[in-house]
Amino acid sequence: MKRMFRSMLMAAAVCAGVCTALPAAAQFAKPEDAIKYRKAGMSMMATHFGRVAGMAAGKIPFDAKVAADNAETAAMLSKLPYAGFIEGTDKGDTKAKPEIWTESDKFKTAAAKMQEEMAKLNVAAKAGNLDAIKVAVGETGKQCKGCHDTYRKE
Ligand code: ASC
Repeated sequence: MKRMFRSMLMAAAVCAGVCTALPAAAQFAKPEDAIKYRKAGMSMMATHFGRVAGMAAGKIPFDAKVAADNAETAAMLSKLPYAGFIEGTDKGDTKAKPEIWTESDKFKTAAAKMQEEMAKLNVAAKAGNLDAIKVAVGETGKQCKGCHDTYRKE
């Protein structure tokens, strides 16, 4: 019992140490993990945004509840991938262009703009207004494409 208590204490101490010692940008054990993380985030965002975009384009029947749920998830997901664009992750299994790091202010501004448009889409979808959703999907998609054209290799 005493031993178990000691190992629990040890585990708690190790966790506290790791969790507080690492700066935010070093939460990934390996560069590959950061690359995988941002790709997974982009993929999920595209899935949820794509459902709303499909409705806006008339390719999927419009369902206000499904649109609102997916827009909300996409808006939340839009905040995640950027934590994965840490230094040293321009090489490897990635299409990220070096400009992401050499013009990082511009990249961050572009990311913020996308997040802003995605948040507007969330508002439009919550209101259940298909016309507003169409406009917001267009504006959001423009930001997705703009960043991909500039910062993603073929
Ligand atoms: C999507 C998706 C993108 C954007 C882009 C918009 O659904 O996966 O990357 O929209 O195609 O032009």
